[in-house]
Amino acid sequence: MKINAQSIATFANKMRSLVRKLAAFVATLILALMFATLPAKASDHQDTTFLATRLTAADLTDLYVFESPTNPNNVVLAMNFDPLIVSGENRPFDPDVLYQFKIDNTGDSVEDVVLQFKVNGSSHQTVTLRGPYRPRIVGTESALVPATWTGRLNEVFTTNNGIKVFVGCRKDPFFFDLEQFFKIIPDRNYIVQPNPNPPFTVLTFRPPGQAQDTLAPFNIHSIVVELPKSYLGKGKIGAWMTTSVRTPRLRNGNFAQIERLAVPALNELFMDFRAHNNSNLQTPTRDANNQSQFIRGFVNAIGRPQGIADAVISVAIPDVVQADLSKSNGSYFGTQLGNNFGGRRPKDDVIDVTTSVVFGNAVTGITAGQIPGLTSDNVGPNDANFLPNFPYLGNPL
Ligand SMILES: [Ca+2]
Ligand SMILES: [Ca+2]
Ligand SMILES: [Ca+2]
Ligand SMILES: [Ca+2]
Repeated sequence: MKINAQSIATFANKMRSLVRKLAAFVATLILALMFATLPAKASDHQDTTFLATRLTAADLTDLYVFESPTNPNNVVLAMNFDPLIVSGENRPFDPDVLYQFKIDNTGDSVEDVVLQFKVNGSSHQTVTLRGPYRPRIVGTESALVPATWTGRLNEVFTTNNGIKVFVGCRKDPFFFDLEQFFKIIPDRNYIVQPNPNPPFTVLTFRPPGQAQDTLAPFNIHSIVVELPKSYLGKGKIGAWMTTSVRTPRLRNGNFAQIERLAVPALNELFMDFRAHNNSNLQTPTRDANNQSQFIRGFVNAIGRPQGIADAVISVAIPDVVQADLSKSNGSYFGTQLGNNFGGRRPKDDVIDVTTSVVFGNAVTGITAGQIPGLTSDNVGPNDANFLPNFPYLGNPL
């Protein structure tokens, strides 16, 4: 082999490239080990392995819809995503993900109004709000609607049509003893896939004092908007949220939906882990067929009367958070049951509402087959999770 300056340069370049690849591999390995050793954490937090490990920025965790505590003419929408941010971690936003609130105001579970958010750039990031507008196309494919305003991350800004916006880091307001839930239904934990232990070998949440809010030590990324109720409709609305990305499959540059979420605890409790991705890729119009069978199957499997499944389906299918803009003072499922604003407020103990329906006697007249140890996770709202004023979600840790 002839050695000259050029071949030495080529060799040096190859070595540099190898070292770079090795460094990237080691970084990936460290990341993978971190994930593997993290205590198991999820609900719609980490609802598929792809979202949990490959695109956490698109992993939606909670949707809140509530009447503004400071102005009864306004409604607040809050979307949480990119979970399990540790204190001091400065995780950038992903400029490739399109975040949307979708609002149906005609009762057909097809969106009539959308608010779209996209972060710009990878350093000195800003965020652009598009809408609220009627979308040109509906369903799992999305096209951008015209831009309304661009502002800075982690700062409250107000558009010229009076929409207050915050996009940034918050303390995760969701409260749940998820660690114990995973002992009760191991299948819901992505880390133990594809061979989870059988469910219900553990039949109790931890007692008060021992129960832990698994999300308490974590921050999250949030999009919070406050806007006049009239921008969304007049009476009853259904709200859900989606994340989407551009894909070569859509040559027109449109965005394809990869995750969706509305009613909390619905997929996590009733639906097999492997079914989550399919539900993420669908529209609420399909829920009556798809989601209902899981609810019926689950209620049957725990030996409770089908009246429980009927009750859950009647309030939670289609999977949209219902609110009544013509009413005030929301309570969880209050549009369907309480003749009030409904929606979901950050302090609502949605886990206890759900578990008391499924395992307890919250459905009037149905007492057969109760499982008393599962009617509450014994974790309640934590004051540090909330603020009295916009953006209403607590400051990050
Ligand atoms: Ca999710
Ligand atoms: Ca509609
Ligand atoms: Ca989901
Ligand atoms: Ca609770």
